[in-house]
Amino acid sequence: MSRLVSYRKQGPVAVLAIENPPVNALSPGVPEGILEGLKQALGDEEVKAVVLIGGGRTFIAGADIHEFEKIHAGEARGLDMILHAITELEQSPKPVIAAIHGTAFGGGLEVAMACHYRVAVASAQVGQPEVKLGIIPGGQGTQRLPRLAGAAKAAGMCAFGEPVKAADALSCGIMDRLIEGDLLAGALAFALEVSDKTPPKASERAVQGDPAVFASLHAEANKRLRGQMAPHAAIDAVEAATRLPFRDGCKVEAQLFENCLKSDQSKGLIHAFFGERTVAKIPGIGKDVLPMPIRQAAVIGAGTMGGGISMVYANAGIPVRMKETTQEALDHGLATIRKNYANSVKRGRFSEEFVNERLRLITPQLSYDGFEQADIIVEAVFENMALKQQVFTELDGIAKPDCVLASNTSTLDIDAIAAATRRPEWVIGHHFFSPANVMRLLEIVRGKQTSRQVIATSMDLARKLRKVGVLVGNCRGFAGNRMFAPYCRESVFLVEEGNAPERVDGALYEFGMAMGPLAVQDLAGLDVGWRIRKEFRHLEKPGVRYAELDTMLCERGHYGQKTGRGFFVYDESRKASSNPEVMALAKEYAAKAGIEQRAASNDEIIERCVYALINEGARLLEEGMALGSVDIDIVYLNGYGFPAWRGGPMKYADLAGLKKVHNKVCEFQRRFPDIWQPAPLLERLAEEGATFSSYDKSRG
Ligand code: 3H9
Repeated sequence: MSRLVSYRKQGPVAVLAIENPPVNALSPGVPEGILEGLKQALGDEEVKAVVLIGGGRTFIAGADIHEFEKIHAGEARGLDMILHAITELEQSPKPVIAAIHGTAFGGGLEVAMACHYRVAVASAQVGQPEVKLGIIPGGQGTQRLPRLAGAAKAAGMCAFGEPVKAADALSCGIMDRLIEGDLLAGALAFALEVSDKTPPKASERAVQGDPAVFASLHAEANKRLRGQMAPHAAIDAVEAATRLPFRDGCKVEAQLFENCLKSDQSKGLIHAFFGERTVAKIPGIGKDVLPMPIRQAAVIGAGTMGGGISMVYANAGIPVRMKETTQEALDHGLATIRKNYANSVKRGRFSEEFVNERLRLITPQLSYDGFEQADIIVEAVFENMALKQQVFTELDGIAKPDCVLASNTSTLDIDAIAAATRRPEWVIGHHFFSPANVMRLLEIVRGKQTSRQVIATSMDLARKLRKVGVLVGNCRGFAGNRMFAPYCRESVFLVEEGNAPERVDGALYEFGMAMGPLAVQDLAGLDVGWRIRKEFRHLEKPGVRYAELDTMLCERGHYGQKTGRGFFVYDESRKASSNPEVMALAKEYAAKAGIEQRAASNDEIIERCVYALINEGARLLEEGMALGSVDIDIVYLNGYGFPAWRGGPMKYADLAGLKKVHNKVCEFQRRFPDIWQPAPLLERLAEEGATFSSYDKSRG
């Protein structure tokens, strides 16, 4: 018997248990084990029914995603064995019952639907999340699911990949019974009840579909998963089930599955799936470094960031003290928090009760009272080094000895902040992204002296706060903002060269960015960059071109959304329209500065902006400011609206080919020699025909 699937008999029922931790993926050996067990059960006259169950924490979380990576890498692997097991399960003359706990996802649900019955504990979840990997169900799920749950439900599940709870699965026909108490005992009892019945086959059921439903799902997919092909393919595959016999529908599914699997989109999304898990592993910080428990938190500052961060802690159930310097600022901060929560209730994200509980966890105050008990203190004051250092000196005198001291700075030197204390090993950067209660990214900035335990605690805390924590080095702007600067610079340059903001943003929006760079700058406030620029003006090199247009807008009092005018004009509902003043200013400035006005193609806009990100990313990587290119990708996917289906800027470069990227960067260097220089790492990898991913093999 395969070591991944065990076989035993309990009376007249054969129990096949999958033992492939951690999630019982259908790795090579698992379908073979199921087939072997089934054969044994069918050959044993005493066996009247078969129960298929998952050992450990779950049923089957799907096909083994590593196998798709191998297919992408050109290693000939087939998923045929999974399909073979699926067919044999359904053909079994003895009833097979899938007993589900944890998750039956993807291929896991497809295996369960090939069984004749499905029972589950109430906490179980089922789903077809393949679209999140850029593919569609490939184990006949698009054909069986509509036959069990109806075409509309199935198409929605396959197009958006959201899981369905056991009770919902029962009511829509996916599940046959919910088991209270012990799952195996319940499944065995169920097996005895059905052991003398002719096993029903999902593939033999009839299914109908309404074209209007499919059309509206396509429209929804265009909105929710803009630019992605898999959701549409999934809807088409389910639609095929409504007009073709089962076998022909399976052929349609197989073709669509294949198209999706070989697309760059699935390469990007699979990279993102594993990337999110990879960044949590820090080289040199193993299981021997135990994270400290964070039971109480404190935040300094109740502004946009401080208030948002306080909400993040409260949402994770951690009591948090939120300190301001004036009653007015404190009241304002609290009012904003209340308004944000009220919006969440209105949108159905949180219940009123949940919100009231969270609000009770936030203690607004003007003093440092209680800060001595906090396990972590997060500073979120104005972005000014002297002020931050003063706060950290105060904290040094108040915080308990084993309190993590985190700064939410987005640009300043963590070591200089740490130097204001006598315990730099306890100081770390926790760079949240605005709005902190929404954005998933948490850049964790390691100072020269930050201890391994403080890093381990921060990474563990990020997960508990439901953030994606990415460890980065201490350099100006850290990983995300440092790369964002040349990206934004190029977008402003393009406007200065005569390209309208809507054209520049439009090209990048089409590329897949959640927002164009100019709209992002308007949202963040043009004054933020202006202030930082003033602080660092002494570092600017004479004779080098810097983006001026944003400065010119600020000098006219146009800070972006907050003043209703920036690269765009905003109405009361924050709807953007074009700002005619921008093009006039650009023209005037270009004439004065000798900048050539010329229309850029969409490709040029995308390449200048995105390759600027990549080139700076390569520098970061070589300097060791990011542990791997995958860390940079995860930063960009979760903090900067980079399209997940492109995998992140570094993966995008790998897929485009580093030679191509390098050649373009060299071309830009010829055109703008004072601005563009190819990063040495990009140059080297391009020359070697290598990729950033291959460089990551020695991540850290
Ligand atoms: C599919 O089924 C296609 C079929 O239609 C085709 C049939 C022919 N494979 O997330 P966690 C690893 S496509 C390989 O931290 P959690 C994961 O990388 C598949 N590995 O745990 C991690 O490894 P490490 C459709 C997998 O409790 C470890 O398991 N299915 C797979 O927070 C723990 O994972 C999906 O898309 C896998 N399928 O969440 C489900 N799944 O420790 C994807 C997980 O080395 N998985 N790993 O970093 C999930 O959504 C979550 O992992 C799950 C558990 C909810 C199951």
